Amino acid sequence: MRIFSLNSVGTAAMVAALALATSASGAESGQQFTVVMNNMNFGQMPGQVHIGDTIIWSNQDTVQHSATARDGSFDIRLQPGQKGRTVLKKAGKIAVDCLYHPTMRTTLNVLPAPK
Ligand SMILES: [Cu+2]
Repeated sequence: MRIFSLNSVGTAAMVAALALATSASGAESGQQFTVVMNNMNFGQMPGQVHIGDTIIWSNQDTVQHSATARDGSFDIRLQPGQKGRTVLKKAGKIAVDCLYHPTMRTTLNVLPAPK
């Protein structure tokens, strides 16, 4: 009986430790930034983004848009009113195009992960 109750305390501690490890290592640890697509253009880009950050693309136009990285690192296609997200995985200047509108162009400057 005693041994059994010690075991269940041990298991509970292990489960708690695992839960902590999972939340600390998740890609959700970065910051989130929203980029609006409106009036056939990308809105203002965030000044500083880092690997691990999330960009939420928000299509507020009445036509379809995409946020397509020219280096192939992401390709988000959005119907009017839709949102989609990208977790940044690569540092550098990434040219971003809309596949449907050749004049829709922007650049993301992704810095290495902080610390
Ligand atoms: Cu477009």
